[in-house]
Amino acid sequence: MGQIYEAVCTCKTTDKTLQDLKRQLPMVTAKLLLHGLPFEIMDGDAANVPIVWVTAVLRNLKKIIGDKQLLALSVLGIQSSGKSTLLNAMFGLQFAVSAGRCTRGVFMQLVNVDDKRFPFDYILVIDTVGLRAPELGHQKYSHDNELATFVIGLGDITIVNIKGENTAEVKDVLQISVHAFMRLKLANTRLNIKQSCVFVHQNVPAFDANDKMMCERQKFVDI
Ligand SMILES: Nc1nc2c(ncn2[C@@H]2O[C@H](COP(=O)(O)OP(=O)(O)O)[C@@H](O)[C@H]2O)c(=O)[nH]1
Ligand SMILES: [Mg+2]
Repeated sequence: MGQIYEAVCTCKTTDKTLQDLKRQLPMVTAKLLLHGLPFEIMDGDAANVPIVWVTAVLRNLKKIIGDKQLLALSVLGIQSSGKSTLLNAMFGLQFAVSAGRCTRGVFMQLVNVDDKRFPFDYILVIDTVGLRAPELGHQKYSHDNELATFVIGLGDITIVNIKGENTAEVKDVLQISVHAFMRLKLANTRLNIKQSCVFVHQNVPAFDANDKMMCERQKFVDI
């Protein structure tokens, strides 16, 4: 649908059927998004974000929901660290889960929040392809940095998902995240950056993990 929409936009036709299609496609997709279907915002194979299409869909979404409050929550972490599983468990979603490289690209899904205790009406959950994908070979460092900048920039809050208590992994992801924050700061020098990161350790069986991690964390702070 996105490709048809962008093709119609590019060819600047006055054909009535195509113009109708151009008006309806983003509206239909916005409605599907409201019904809880995932929406691809980055193509996993070409690493392309169809800006025209995504903008049109989000404009239509805004038209439907009005000026409701929306919290964007994204996730970042190494491949197969259970990012999709975590989001599915937290929000009752159905992002694809499997061993190996499963989520390709970046997907978003909208969750309606009925609870009045929260200051927002919708949570936009953004699931991403993992960092350190072995398929990417030597390109992986630039890929990881670009992906992290994209994901941290999109989310109001980014969950950095870490499987276990491995601090080497924390160090890697921390470097990538700091790089992303620096890039964001460079990009909007006049704006205040409102994005934040939350580190989540899951699958930690050791009972003394909390104290041990505190110690390691202090080492990072000292560095
Ligand atoms: N035992 C166990 N397996 C998990 C857990 N979270 C994820 N998995 C498994 O790890 C694999 C990768 O999970 P997935 O969510 O697709 O990882 P992603 O690539 O980071 O999105 C799947 O086979 C999951 O079933 C967990 O907390 N415990
Ligand atoms: Mg996944």
